[in-house]
Amino acid sequence: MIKKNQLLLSALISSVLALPVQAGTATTTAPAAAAPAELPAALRVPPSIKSERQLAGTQLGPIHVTKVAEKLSHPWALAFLPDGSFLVTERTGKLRRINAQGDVSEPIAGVPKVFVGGHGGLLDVALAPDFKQSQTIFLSYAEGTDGEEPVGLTVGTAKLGENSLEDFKVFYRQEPKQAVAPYWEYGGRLLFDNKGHIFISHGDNHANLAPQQLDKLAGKVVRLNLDGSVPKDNPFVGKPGARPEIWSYGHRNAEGIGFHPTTGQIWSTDQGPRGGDELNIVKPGKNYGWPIVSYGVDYTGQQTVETTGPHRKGDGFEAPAYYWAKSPALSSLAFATADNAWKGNLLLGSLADKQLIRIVLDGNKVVHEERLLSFLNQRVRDVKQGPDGNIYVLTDDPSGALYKIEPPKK
Ligand SMILES: [Ca+2]
Repeated sequence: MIKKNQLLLSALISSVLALPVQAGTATTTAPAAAAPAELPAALRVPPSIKSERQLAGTQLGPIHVTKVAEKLSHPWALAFLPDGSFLVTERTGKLRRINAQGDVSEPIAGVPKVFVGGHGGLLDVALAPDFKQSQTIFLSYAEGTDGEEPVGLTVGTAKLGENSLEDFKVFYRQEPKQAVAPYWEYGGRLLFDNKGHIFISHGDNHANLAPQQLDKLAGKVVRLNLDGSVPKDNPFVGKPGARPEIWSYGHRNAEGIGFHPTTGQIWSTDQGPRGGDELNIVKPGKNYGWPIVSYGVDYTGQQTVETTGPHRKGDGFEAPAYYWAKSPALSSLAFATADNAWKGNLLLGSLADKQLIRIVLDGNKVVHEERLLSFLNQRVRDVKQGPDGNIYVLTDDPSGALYKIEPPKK
């Protein structure tokens, strides 16, 4: 009954305000209607910072969508600072601070030189677990060899000052670097477990069989201690010919990794080539199959050169928890844990379908999918839950934006 009322309310609001209505995968624009002289008090929303606080109908009730900041150059990643401001990377090589009012700072000085091209550039930003004491941030980025190819993934640390980074140090560097033109697939997402480790996802660098080669770092998730050393309990420590940094392998392009809030397992997205995007549960030492098995085909529409076919039971590879025959081009991943109607859901950014995808899980099983934010018509690059429980997304565009999404109430 509540759900029905929410839907009716949502439809009413949308038709009164002539806003886009989104239900499931169908998105329509309600016909324009004259606004009433006075809206009910509950619907009188304060003017937002950069744009209207839009209402949109969804399966679980209305959401509010507010553009917090705009004119960002291909924003890639978002971090929340304790004072309520945001740190945002722009793939084109700049790090900026955005205050709670949505004012975007000049570029923060001291960011290292990054290789900008293809998928490469300045990628993730994350606060160190001890940020409040240390002011340390981590950055991941594509780095060339003397500014040229081959290009690899590098992670650095620095102390965040008001307008500059200090004490920048390279924390980790992919060697050998493997990305050459068109410079695709770096992964690049950073994840802390609060047990003294950092996980770093590596794309396959479009380097053929590298994800299957344990002496290479392309196509891997790696795990390090926070001093940069290799944990003694990593799965390949002591195995001849294998890089001890490796946690898992056979990934194509995991741009999203995160901890499931109740099981504590790492979940990752993986972009397929053409079809075959995956959600994986990342376990130590396991092989996720790329490019030997995949539900996707090459961009040409042919079977990829190396791929033998889809994941099959008993093939020795870890099958995904879920996959898409048609690729949404998954970017980042966030578990919703705040006290609202999306609690326990998994949120995924979609670049190709230009949506936020809400996944409902029953245990580790995907049981429902809702497509959101179609009306923005923007590629979603990062999605994170903020300290206020709202969801924040960055859109990948030459003039990208930071949006705040207020989920439906319970
Ligand atoms: Ca796979």
